[in-house]
Amino acid sequence: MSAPGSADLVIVANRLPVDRVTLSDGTPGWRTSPGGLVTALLPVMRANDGIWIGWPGGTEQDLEPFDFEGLSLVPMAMSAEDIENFYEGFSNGTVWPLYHDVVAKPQFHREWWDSYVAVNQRFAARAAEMASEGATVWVHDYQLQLVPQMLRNLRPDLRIGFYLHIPFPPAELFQQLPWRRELLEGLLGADLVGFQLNGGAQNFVRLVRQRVGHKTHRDLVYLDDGRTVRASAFPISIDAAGFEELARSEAVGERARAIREALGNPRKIFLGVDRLDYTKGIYPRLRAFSELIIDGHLDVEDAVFVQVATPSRERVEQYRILRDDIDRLVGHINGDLGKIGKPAISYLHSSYPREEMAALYRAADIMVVTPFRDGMNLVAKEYVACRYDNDGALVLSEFAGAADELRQAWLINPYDINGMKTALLDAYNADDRERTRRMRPMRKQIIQHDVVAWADSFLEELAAVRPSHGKTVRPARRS
Ligand code: GDG
Repeated sequence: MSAPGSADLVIVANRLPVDRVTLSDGTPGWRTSPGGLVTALLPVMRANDGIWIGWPGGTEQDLEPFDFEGLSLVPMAMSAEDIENFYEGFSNGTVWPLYHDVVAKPQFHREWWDSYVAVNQRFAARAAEMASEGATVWVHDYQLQLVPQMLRNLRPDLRIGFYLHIPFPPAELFQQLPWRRELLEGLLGADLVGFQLNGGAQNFVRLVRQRVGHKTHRDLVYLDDGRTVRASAFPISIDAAGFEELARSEAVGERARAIREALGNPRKIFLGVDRLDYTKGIYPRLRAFSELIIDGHLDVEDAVFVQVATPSRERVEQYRILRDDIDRLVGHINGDLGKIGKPAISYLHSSYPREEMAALYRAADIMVVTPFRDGMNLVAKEYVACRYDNDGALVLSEFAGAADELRQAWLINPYDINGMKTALLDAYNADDRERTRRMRPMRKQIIQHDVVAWADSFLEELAAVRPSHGKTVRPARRS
């Protein structure tokens, strides 16, 4: 057992919610990264004097804990080897593709696994050092699945929650993992294991029963030492009010008009916004759009597709291949179908500030979200939050977690190009009444279930699963 530290709430995630930047005077500084998780956890961290443990990116060593914009941050160092084996290797070359329905082939390497164990152990040791007696520790995502059990071994007094942001696969796929039992046991160190959807929670409970041999009943797992672990769904959301406010602002409205103007004021703008990832289904969506032009249903004089692809995991081979494939496809489509000043696809391999994203959402008539598999997909929710005019059309893959809540979207199967073409065209041709009829209930859903409600409900459930232990975390807002 390690000696307790002083933090009552500890967030453990692969990344810190800040990025390294070079300040105007040339010295290194920090900037908060624009993720939804920071927005979600900021209020609850403030209400509880929480700390956040994570990797700041890069290979800088000997970083000391520091405060930044009211956040207490504890940086974890990574060596070039850790990045290669733990991060790019086991996390993004093994777990990511395996958990996303093997959309790409997962690779199994023993040295990647060894590194995953070692890095998880370091995160667990750091959390054990920082957490106060009976504190709440919330561990995030697929890079840190062994941390709950490692942490419990070091500090049995803690209340431990784990949340998986990506899908949890069915037994038939999970079974491929040479280290399947170790991962399940790692997760079972938590008191509460949260998933995006019920399906993920059920897959997990079934595997625990079959592979580890524990007794289970509905969403509960009974361990031999008398402890109970709950596995349930907590669909993540966004800062809906924040996005709406941004979208309503004068500056964003102005920028949205400027974007339309720059695109030649087409009748309709289609938009895709994704990390450049093979799970996101960018390729079939662009093909479907281009075929609609070839078939004569759409004309480049009337319609343009804006695709923002944020650079991601560029050192992993499958991501490099994907980037080349998309570059080639966009080149072909524009070469074959574009006219002077009228490309069919406006392709942007770049990342943008939040304001620009909100302006794009406002400018877009049809938002196209077509992942082969996605834990949730926040982009779909952000688009809905920005459409305070109750206008705009959402075309959404039924394989995104968000499809469970956004039932009124034009739902598609990304493997079915013809079906996708029909949906794109329906959304293109839908009249005002039809668009409003669909958008209104989706907006209601997102506004009522925002990210603060998500964080509060997870933490409340965690306190309920382990009631007799330690202090209770104060919610950021009662829902
Ligand atoms: C994982 C799961 C789950 C993107 N480009 C820019 C930018 N973004 C922002 C979006 C959105 C976020 O990044 C992406 O979130 P997604 O949910 O769409 O996808 P993943 O990155 O794969 O996230 C996913 C999520 O975790 C949360 O649990 O929903 O299923 O895969 O917020 O707006 N933001 C800015 N500039 C960009 O260029 N500012």
